[in-house]
Amino acid sequence: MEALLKADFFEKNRHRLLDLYPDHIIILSGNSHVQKSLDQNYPFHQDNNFWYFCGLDLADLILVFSKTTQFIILPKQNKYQQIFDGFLDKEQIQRVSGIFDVLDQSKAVERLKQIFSKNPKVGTVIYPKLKYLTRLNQQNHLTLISYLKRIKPDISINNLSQGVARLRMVKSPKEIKLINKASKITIDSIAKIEQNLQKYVSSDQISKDLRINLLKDGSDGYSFDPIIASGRDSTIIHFNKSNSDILKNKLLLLDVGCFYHKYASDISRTIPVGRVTKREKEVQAAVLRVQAQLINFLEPGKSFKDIEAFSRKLIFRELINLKILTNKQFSLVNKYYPHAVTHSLGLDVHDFADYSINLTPNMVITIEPGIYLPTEGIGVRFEDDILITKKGSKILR
Ligand SMILES: [Mn+2]
Repeated sequence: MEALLKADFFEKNRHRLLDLYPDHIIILSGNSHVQKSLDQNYPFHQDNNFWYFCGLDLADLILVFSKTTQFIILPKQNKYQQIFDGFLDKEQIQRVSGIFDVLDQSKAVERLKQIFSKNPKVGTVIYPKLKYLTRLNQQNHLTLISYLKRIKPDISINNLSQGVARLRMVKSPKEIKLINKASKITIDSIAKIEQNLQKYVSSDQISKDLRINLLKDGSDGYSFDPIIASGRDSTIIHFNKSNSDILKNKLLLLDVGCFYHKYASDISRTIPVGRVTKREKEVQAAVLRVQAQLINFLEPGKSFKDIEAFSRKLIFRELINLKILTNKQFSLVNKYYPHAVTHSLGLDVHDFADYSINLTPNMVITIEPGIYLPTEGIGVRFEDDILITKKGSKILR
């Protein structure tokens, strides 16, 4: 498949990062393969922060760039890798990344020694340790740091996560087109399911058909395991039990996304299967009202905190209307609405982001309010992907 983002995009990203850190040697490592079984790896997935600055989807590469130099370091390949995986294609690496210096290990070590003797100030991206990720697959920066320390023990290494996050939050026109396409494909795919809702009895049937629709429309498939939750199941925020029942005359919650040329969408719909009660319709309408007001509220200068606070205020009002809370029970809103209303969207579904900065034009975020009433077996969420524009916002669809 021909890549839609070319060397000029990655080059521009390198320049944007160097504008933030002009005195740094920026060194990023790509992901490695992860073994799945005796003689198989998991499908390779590049580190998105690495990819954003060079566009290369190969394992074990290192990217080095500063105001005065840029090069790619190739991994050592043993003869079995050369036979089974093929030689690394230098010409392709140059064409994709726009970087012409492609060095093997020994040359790279010499080059880094020279560079560090003049300027030992290195910047890289170091991920926070997350308690809920049990198996650490993102340890490449640790390997990179020990590699660099072997070359120069007293090197200083700064974490450039914040700057990288701020760059990735603001999308280029081409990135916006890709996310828009991913969103459109997802919305269409859900709409096709909706046209034949009565035929489904299990979530697996819906999941398979959604996947077929997404692939037929040119996406690369799911950007996360979809949430397909019927009736009471929809009150569980990240419901993911496979082969669950699709109940007649209940609401069905679908939270689905796909990748289009590496860029993600994230869409939620709550739809009636057959006839639902007046109460279910009221909750559905309440969440839709909140979502519309939130999307109207978005404009450059607003903070993510502002959006969260406004969403809680709006949901509180609806919970009062629904006679679930009284007007003195604001502190109980989170019981019926326990998740955040927004996140940045891009290469990652929950994109690499710095939520302390305010909205600016060309950010893409999701707006996903919900109301969950476990005792009544009603869960409703609506989510759309939103572009921040100069004057306000635009739904990507
Ligand atoms: Mn989401």
